[in-house]
Amino acid sequence: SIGSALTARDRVGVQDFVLLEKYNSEAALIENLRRRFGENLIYTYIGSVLVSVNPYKELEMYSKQQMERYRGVSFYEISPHIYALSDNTYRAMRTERKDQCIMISGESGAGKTEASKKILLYYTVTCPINEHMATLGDRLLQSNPVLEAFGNAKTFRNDNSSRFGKYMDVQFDFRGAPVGGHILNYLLEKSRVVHQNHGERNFHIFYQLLDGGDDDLLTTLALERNPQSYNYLVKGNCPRLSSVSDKNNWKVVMKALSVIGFTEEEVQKLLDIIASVLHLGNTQFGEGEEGETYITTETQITHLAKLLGVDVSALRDALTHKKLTAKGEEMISPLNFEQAMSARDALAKAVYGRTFTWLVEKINQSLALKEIYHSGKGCTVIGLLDIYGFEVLQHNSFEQFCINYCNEKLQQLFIELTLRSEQEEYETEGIAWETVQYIDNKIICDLIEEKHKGIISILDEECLRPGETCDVSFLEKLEDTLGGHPHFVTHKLANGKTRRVMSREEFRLLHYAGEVNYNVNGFLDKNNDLLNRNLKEVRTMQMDEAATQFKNSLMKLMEILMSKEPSYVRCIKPNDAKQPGRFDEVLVRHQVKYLGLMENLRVRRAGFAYRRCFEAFLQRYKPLCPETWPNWHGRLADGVSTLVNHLGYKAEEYKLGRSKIFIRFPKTLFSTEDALQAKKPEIVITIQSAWRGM
Ligand code: AOV
Ligand code: MG
Repeated sequence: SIGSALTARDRVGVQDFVLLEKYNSEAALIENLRRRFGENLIYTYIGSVLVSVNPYKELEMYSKQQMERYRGVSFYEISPHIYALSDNTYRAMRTERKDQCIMISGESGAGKTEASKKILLYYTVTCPINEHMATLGDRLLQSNPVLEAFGNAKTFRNDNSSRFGKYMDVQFDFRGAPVGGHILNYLLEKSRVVHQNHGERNFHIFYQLLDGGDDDLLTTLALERNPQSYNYLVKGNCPRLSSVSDKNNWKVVMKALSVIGFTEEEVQKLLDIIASVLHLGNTQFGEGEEGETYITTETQITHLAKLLGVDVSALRDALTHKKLTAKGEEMISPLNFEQAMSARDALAKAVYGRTFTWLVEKINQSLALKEIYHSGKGCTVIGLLDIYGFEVLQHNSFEQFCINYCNEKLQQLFIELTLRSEQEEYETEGIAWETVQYIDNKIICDLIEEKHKGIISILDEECLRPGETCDVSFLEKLEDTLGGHPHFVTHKLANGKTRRVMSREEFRLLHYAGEVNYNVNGFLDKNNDLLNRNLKEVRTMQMDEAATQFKNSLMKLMEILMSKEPSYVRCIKPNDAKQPGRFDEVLVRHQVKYLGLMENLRVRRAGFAYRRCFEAFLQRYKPLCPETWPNWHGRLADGVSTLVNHLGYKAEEYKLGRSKIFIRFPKTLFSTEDALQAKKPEIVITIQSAWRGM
């Protein structure tokens, strides 16, 4: 087998699935994953795609020494690693001067966020430093604990689940030093601020503040230490996590805020807002004899007014009345009990959501992309995409709908890019293409996003339609328009034919990654973003609804990603118990299926297991042939041809494209590689250093 730097343990199974003898067998692929997982070899390639299995335990493979091992080394020489992928992407950016992006996908809890953090760490540690921006690396790294505190939470699937999507550009100068960064965030799951499912928590920051803030701070904010005192924190009945310390993380977050450049005043403002959300949650209403609503928790209101810096009576009015402006005149009308409760929750969500947006803006200012570099002076970027993973919960609502739609889009992009680029490569190299069958999820994307008849359009229409609309009328509209669609089912349409019982308030989508039942309850309000609704009644210019905004931001994201050279990390979750050492085959098989790994492999193997550009191939193997050693002076293609003839390659074993050699069977390359290893070690060393320089 390949590579002097590989130990016996590294060789358990194959490190690239294209090397599997039975490459058409899903069982063989899973067995290879399982064996390697058993040896803590969590990474395996499919060509240039990195497959990663979450170990659910700390592995000693991310040290600085390990980073050094991977610098400048080719994929084949050393065991697969997230650092190898990071390094390859970086070198591709440097040598080809082209923007790159790394797309990390996989379901909730599969290890996407951890992977993205390791990539960022790799760059901040191994890349040169631009002396004018010596602290940038720290600021890049410290953005993570801050965004995780405010944007991550414990869910049923993941104790540190990202509840927002994140795309981060890291900008490098012409010498390859990081000089700037920029974050785009996608749809934060704001509903979590006011409600959590059983066993889940609100965003980490609330618990961190209560656990870690010192007594003085809590007194200033008028907060009690016990999270169970707060309505917005008790719904999930899960105040503590065994896996993390809120107290320690509080310190980490406070330090991170200062590294990023938040002033003490800004931090105080931030905490005032966090505290005010908790006080809002504890604000209660009573109903008067005439049906009027009033606030029963006077102390909360006083604290709230102080923290938000507003007048008490104005705040009281705002929570119990709504203001309408009709024909230029202001009218005040009272809210009933129910309306007051939802207005309160809407305010809490809006305040939190805006704070999150403000945080991202502040971080972006601190990382500011450098215009001087940006205007064409040799600056390039690597984009990192870490979104929320596909999720199926007990109750799935608007948020899951958006999250799963986002995953659907990313899968579509993956299919398009991997297949298309492969096909294009064959075409540009002038080699015949053999068609591969694969699952195309375009039909599901269309079902969701198509103009006029997609789910989002129907939802928007229902939100904007005057008169009585409600979640159920939305569902009926869906049934009218989409009945008969192969990926859409409801209670009525299923007509008793479905295996699983569906409620009358649900619709089911057959996603590429599995079936999900969505409860329509709250869809309209969430799409409307309640706070805007009052305004909307009188406005002629409509704001885009939440789902449409999200759809548009995803379209833009797809454009960003398409404009860059992509690399992929495909994360797999080995078990549902968040436990180390457990490899649940059924669960893994399901992911292997929907991630399309077999198709991916088949495409890679559609004839040719390996390809290398002439130059790299010649450089590496030239010692094996007297005519190419020490240097070949003719055309590269002729050099490669001379070399493989000397090595005895048969005509059916390889093809020469325009710039690359394509090798059909792994064993051909193995024997060449073994021949190279058998050569004098010093030659191998020279070669490897030459290889590294490429
Ligand atoms: P996700 O980002 O894919 O889910 P995470 O990256 O948060 O998943 O991983 C979940 C948990 O798995 C982490 O908190 C770690 O405990 C563990 N883990 C993941 N990767 C590694 C690794 N390489 N080494 C050790 N532990 C790991 V979500 O954000 O829910 O879709 O929305
Ligand atoms: Mg995540």
